[in-house]
Amino acid sequence: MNVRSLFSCLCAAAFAALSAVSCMTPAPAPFGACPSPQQVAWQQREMNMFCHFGPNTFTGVEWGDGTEPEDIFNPTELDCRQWAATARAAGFRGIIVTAKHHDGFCLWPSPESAHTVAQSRWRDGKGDVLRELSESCAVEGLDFGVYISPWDRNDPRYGTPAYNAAFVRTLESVLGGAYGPVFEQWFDGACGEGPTGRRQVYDWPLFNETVQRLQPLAVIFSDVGPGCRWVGNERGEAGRTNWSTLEVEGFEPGAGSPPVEVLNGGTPGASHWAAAETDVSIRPGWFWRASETPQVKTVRDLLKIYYESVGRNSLLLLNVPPDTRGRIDPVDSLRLTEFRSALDAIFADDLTQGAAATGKARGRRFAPANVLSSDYDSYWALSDGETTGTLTLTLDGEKTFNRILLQEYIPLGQRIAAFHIEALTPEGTWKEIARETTIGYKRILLIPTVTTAALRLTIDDALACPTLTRIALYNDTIYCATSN
Ligand code: FUL
Repeated sequence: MNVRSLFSCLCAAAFAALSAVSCMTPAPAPFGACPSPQQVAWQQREMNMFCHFGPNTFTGVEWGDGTEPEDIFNPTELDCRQWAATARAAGFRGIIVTAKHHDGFCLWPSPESAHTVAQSRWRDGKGDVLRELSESCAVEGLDFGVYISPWDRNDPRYGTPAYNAAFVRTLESVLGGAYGPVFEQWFDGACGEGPTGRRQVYDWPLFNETVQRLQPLAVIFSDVGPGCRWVGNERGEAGRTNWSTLEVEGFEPGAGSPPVEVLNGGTPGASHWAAAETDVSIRPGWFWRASETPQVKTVRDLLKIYYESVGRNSLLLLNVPPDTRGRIDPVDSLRLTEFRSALDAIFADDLTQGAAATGKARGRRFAPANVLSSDYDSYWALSDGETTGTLTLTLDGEKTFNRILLQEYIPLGQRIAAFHIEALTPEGTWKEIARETTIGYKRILLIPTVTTAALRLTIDDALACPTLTRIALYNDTIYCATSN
């Protein structure tokens, strides 16, 4: 071996050793309350469809009082495959159906109740909406979830200790395997009077344990989790500051939940992970009514909701209620198609293509360039103890945009508490274009349109060394709002 090849061998060995060392830079330790893998996967779905369906669809009221004759439930053309196909085409990842709303009527033949599809004339009492919907979801590649209301205005046991045990058996008949995996159990906190005028004291720990025992992978929604929390309003607005952590000690769903402002923004650094779910209806009401068809939300309304839910670290649960035929109304499904097309157009072209990212990092494995890859598991991170820092993006020439998408790597906890972004001016100075607080799983900033060749992100405050897995830039010419 001559000197030159010995030298190149040594260089190669040194390089390999250095790479091995840098590859071993440990990831930041998890900070505070972190999501379970199911909670991460849940938030990555971003959008699910809600379907309110039951006697109220036929009576036109929002809260049936439980005295409705079972025969009122009689969809003439029930087509759950159409619900699922509509949801899939619109980009929803799952459907949550009101298996039992407050009127107590069960969309499946629950052995615990005498107020179900089995007592109705629909399909001679042999129908089962949950069966048809769960099978349709499976065929369309969607997940299946259920809303089962603890408040029951029909069950004569409501308001007595026997009701809690009966409610557990009700849960068992849905979650016990008859309908396959359930990705989300939706618990409404409403607790009104039952048919005998009594109110129930709900045994929430027992209800939650039952779901966890039967469907360990299901995320449980309620005002305060444990899987995910209510966003605090039904307008489709998550907090501009939105932590996925929530202080739950001493709180429970319903009247005992934290103030709505707390639900809307979470609690920084709290000991429980319960990301916000934004439930909102495409119509004024939760249930379908012919008279409300002219008020189906516009594409602009839906984009605003998307930006203020998914774009603010929340999951969007959009209610699209089937009609009296048992089909999604053509007006709603057309609107969903238009909404999908708008989202696809807005997010088609990421203007960071060809950009370079520079800045301090925890080591090569956590380099700034990681924010440019769509691989969620590859992220930029600072060193332990560093809670401020800067990342500069040099774009591939001048770009014009009005949306900045940012994502933290949430498996290690939500950390970023304050940040700002500047754009390079033609004079070579930096001009601030955004100043915000939280990021979380996903944040989309709506900014006035800017043309620039470089951007600088400064993390001003974080609860622990920050992580960032994605920065992307888009130009939305469809929904041209200029403030977030
Ligand atoms: C509320 C319920 O009372 C409404 O009827 C609806 O189901 C909504 C999603 O949750 O609390």
